[in-house]
Amino acid sequence: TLMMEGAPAVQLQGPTGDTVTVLLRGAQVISWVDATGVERLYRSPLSPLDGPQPVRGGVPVIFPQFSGRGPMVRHGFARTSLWEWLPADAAGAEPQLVFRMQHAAHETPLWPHDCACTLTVALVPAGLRMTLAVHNTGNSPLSFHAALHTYLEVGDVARSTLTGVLPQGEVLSLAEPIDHLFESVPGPFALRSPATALDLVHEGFTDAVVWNPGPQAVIADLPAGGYARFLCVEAASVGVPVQLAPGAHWQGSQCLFIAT
Ligand code: TA6
Repeated sequence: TLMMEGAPAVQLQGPTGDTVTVLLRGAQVISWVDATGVERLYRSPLSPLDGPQPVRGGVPVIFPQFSGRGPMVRHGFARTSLWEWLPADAAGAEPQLVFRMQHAAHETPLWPHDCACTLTVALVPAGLRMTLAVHNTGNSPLSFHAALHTYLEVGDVARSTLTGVLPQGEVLSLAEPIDHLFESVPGPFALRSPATALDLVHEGFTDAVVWNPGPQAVIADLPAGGYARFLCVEAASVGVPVQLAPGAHWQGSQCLFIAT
């Protein structure tokens, strides 16, 4: 592990020089630099990496509650928990990093369940794949929301478009603020913007959340004009919470592919 602005992190470089950086807190991807040296994720310069607040940017792991849709802390505890870095194949054709968070029922009275989560971050050809897996290690059923709250660097959100979330190939314009849960959308999605062209593919997750706060929102850890730089497109399972019987597993992944 290395220290990034006072926070423990792990870095992985792929065969073509692409690099991903992940904080142990939250197993939060905070940087993905492609093979040409371009940063593909947005991170606010006003958001400290060493806590205690969640980091504004990269890919916060949302689990087991989305936003304020339940009694827990906003977006659940995963994004501020310390995850453990597990040994994994960092050298193969798809080098990867694996992180684990074990949760015991007594730690969170508002969500009293035993479970083990892993986040696998893999550098794939011209892409980044993130896979969240959840194992119910307890002896009662549990249910959860999950999302990979991906902050994509777009340069200028008002000049960005997203296809795949609306029916009939309709293009979603991002000239206005948006905070929307698109339910049961299989994808893939195509993001086109002044700074990026990405195709987003998800598996296991059912929904997508698209968020940009626009210029009027007051967000303390975003600089003036910062809103325009990013669009959050999140692979999510929120509309219908995931139910896991004792011993059962679930997994969902989101892949960001550089489009040419
Ligand atoms: O994913 C969309 C959302 O739930 C928005 O409503 C917005 O508030 C955003 O997440 C950020 O939440 P946060 O708790 O990180 O400030």
